[in-house]
Amino acid sequence: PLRVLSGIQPTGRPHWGNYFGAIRQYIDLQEANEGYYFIADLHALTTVRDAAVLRQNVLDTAMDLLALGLDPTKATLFVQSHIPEVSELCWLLLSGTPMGLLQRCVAYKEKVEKGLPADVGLFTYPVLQAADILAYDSQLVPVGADQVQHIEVCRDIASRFNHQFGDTFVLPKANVLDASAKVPGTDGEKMSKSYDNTLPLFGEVKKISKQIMRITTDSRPMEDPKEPEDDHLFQLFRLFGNPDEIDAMAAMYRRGGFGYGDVKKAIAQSSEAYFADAREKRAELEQNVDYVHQVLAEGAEKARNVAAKVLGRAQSACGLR
Ligand code: AQP
Repeated sequence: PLRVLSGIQPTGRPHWGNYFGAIRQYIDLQEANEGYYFIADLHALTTVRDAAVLRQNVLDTAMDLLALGLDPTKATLFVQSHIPEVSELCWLLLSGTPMGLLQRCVAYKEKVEKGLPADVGLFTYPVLQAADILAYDSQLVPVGADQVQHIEVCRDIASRFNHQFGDTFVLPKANVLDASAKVPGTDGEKMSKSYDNTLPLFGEVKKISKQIMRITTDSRPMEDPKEPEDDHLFQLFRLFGNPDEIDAMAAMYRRGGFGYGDVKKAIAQSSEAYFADAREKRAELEQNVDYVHQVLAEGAEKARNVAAKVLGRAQSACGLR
């Protein structure tokens, strides 16, 4: 079994990209491995600037993960800020991280280019992420494609430290699912909370269906045959269909003469069915918030034990003890 770790930001409602890129991997990998999954509230501080909202988002994200199948008897679920060792480790890593390494990070550059406000926290985000990963001796980090560069940055930071101070950190590997590494949003760009193009996992089914019907499509005539792989609507359909349905839809694309509306209806139906159980489970969890808090408290205790040991190792290595 491998030590698997990943985090999700409590910055709003989780979307299909989060699920198919990352969360589904958490659930699959928890079976045969040692999973550590956390709610990245420290990272969320760069965008959520309202205490009550952040607090609610953390609880919501915990319920989302549990409803989707994360099992606290198999994996450890906790909140990032409950492990102060991570912030301390982050400082050890910041000292020794070249500015250029972070300046090259595409996620940061893209946000700045799109005019989103950037603060120092957003710039140093990959270093805090490195601390999260390294604090648990993580070997495997299941993520979407947008995070692969950050895992490389983490490896770079860890190698530098190991090189300077002796073997201290385990070097992690990213785990990306090819078919859903970059789930498109309603505008065809990467589905992302900050781009307002998301399709949520939970929420009113009718509202989600409306959002699906509004997904942008190209303006080519419907009769024209189309290459399915190039079409973001097909990419969304493929997330839910079984292999036969996917083949049939691909054949329909290649034949031409169908309406995008039909594909959208199919997506609405299959996504509703796909998340029906999770929706039900989430409604139950809402009635049992004490249980959710208890899971997070137990998770934090377990995670903290691991992180304290790794922090101690790093402190000794660099002369702080
Ligand atoms: N569109 C996507 N396709 C595949 N994977 C995705 N992920 C996010 N979007 C897609 C993966 O979801 C995990 C958790 O994401 P996060 O909420 O921690 O951060 P994120 O990547 O920043 O998600 P967003 O929606 O894109 O939020 P903003 O816009 O605020 O940054 C990660 O493993 C991520 O790869």
